Amino acid sequence: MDGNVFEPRNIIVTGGCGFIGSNFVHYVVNNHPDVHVTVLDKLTYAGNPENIAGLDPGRVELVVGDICDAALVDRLVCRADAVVHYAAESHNDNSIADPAPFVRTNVEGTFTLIEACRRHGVRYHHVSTDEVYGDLALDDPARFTEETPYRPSSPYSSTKAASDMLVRAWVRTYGLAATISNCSNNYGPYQHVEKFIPRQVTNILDGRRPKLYGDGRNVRDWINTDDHSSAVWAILTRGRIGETYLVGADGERSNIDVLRAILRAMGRDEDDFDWVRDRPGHDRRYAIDPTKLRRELGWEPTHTDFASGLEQTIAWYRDHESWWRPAKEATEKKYATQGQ
Ligand code: NAD
Ligand code: TDX
Repeated sequence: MDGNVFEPRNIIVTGGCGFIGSNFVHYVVNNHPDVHVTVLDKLTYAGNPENIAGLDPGRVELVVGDICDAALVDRLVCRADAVVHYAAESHNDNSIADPAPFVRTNVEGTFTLIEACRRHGVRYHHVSTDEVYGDLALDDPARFTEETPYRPSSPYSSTKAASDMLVRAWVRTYGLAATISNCSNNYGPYQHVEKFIPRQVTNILDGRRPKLYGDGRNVRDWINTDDHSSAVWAILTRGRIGETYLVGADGERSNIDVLRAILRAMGRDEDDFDWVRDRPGHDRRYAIDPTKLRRELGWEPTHTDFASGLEQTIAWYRDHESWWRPAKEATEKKYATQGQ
């Protein structure tokens, strides 16, 4: 750490009505009272303004718009100190069914944002995923580090990898003041019902059977979304410009273990689920080595008890049926056409 601290006052959070972006907006509002947040969000099927409803309008403004809209992005960026870029098409299964919006939003959208940041000399933080590194074998002792070569598998992860590459090139060629974080699988409130944990929890609440892909042995490295937010804040304010930081909380678990934990926590038999068609190209295992982030920035996760984090997440979905209900039917209909 070189001791320099960046103290932004006006930040743009793209995708701030999605799962992780909205949790970050809550994190900033709760922890940094001198920061104003402009959320730029297109409100796709995955964006819900309810995620940030009730926050002080003096602290959080919602601008509904597309990150590919260069004129709009320029108007917003010219009066901001920093852009924290979460907006994306984020779901692997959707990217397999229809990759076009992934290329547009994830690649062209990132290009539009970094061009505006370059023009106006604005600090940029790029939120990315561990999926850019491809996958690891179940018996491989290795974890991903900042030096792992890029080897994305899906249309989603390849567009995220492309966006990371744009940012790296803009840093080197134009001196863009950027950082990148690549995080593992997040869980917590406001996650769309298409994703693994919310889908299984809401299936059970809705009287449907949970659905497990393939042999269920795929491993994901789970982190509470609040810990992801604190990591992004640490990197934005204290990270070294031009650097990449991996974010993870030592949370490796197989899908079948997570599903059985959900079933037990919800009072069901742990075999009360359906095996369904595997995802094409399904990554086997993700695992993050977060040593750089911990050593350089002193970041530590605080929500390290996965069982209690899962129980809180289940309770949130139990208590917020009106939030997830509108998306449930269409999501399951889409999965049914895919045999999943
Ligand atoms: P999400 O799908 O829940 O939310 C995405 C948000 O972006 C939505 O509010 C949507 O309306 C908005 N959006 C989409 N296209 C847009 C466009 N063209 N212009 C403006 N807004 C647009 O996604 P998430 O799971 O919250 O992921 C957020 C970011 O974090 C993504 O960049 C993703 O790659 C990254 N990430 C996610 C995870 C995870 O576990 N979900 C892990 C690591 C990194
Ligand atoms: O019904 C399901 N059954 C199932 O077995 C669903 C929806 C998923 N799965 C499996 C597939 C994965 O192995 O569960 C695991 C997690 O699936 P997702 O929630 O779709 O997440 P994943 O594909 O791992 O990607 C997530 O983490 C990295 C996010 O969606 C990405 O945006 C992020 O980059």
